[in-house]
Amino acid sequence: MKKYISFILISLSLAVFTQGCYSPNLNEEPFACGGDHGNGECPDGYNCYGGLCLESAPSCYVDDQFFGEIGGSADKDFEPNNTPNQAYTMTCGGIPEQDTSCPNRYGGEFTYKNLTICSTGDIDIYKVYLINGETFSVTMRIDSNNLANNLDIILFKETIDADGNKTWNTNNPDAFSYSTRDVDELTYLATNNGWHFLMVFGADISYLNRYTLEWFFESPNQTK
Ligand SMILES: [Ca+2]
Ligand SMILES: [Ca+2]
Repeated sequence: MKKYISFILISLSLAVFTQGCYSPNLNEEPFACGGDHGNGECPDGYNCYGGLCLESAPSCYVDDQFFGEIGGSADKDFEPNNTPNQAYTMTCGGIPEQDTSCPNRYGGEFTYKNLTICSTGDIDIYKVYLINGETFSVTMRIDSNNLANNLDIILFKETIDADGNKTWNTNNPDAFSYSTRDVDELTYLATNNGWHFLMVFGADISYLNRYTLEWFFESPNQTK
């Protein structure tokens, strides 16, 4: 686990350093795709699969069973999302007073189905803006018939220094779930106003699986 987290951190810093653009000079793979959600961009000869620029599609992309049900708001619409800069804002996870697409932040549970970690090294990062004192609860379910390919989740926040530089403390997440069962759950009580990042990743870099996300918010004055 530690070794893999280190890999993720190296990948994140490379990707952040290059602003999500592919650089052949770095001579290391995989590279994060550029472009927008649902519109990943790669250099000639490469295509975006699971947020990574690859020369050919990973097996899960050509397996109809795996992707057969995906459509609408699903994994391919949220990719590329392999770096915090590319994180997809979850439903009702925007800055509350600016999030006009959110009818009621505290109105119940939100769900994304048909998500996947597809291609070795794919990680999925989503973001939510949390208010100090607010609680954010997440459930991530993987395919119960594929427990050998275990996925896990961590939550970490963004820090912005006086020069406007962003850093993410993935090394020491604010919340995490490393369950080996088919369900991972975490609940986090926000201690500041700011962007927080949910990362889904394989417990081993080679682990590929489909997953779903369910989440809800509780306001600072709500009690359990
Ligand atoms: Ca994915
Ligand atoms: Ca991804």
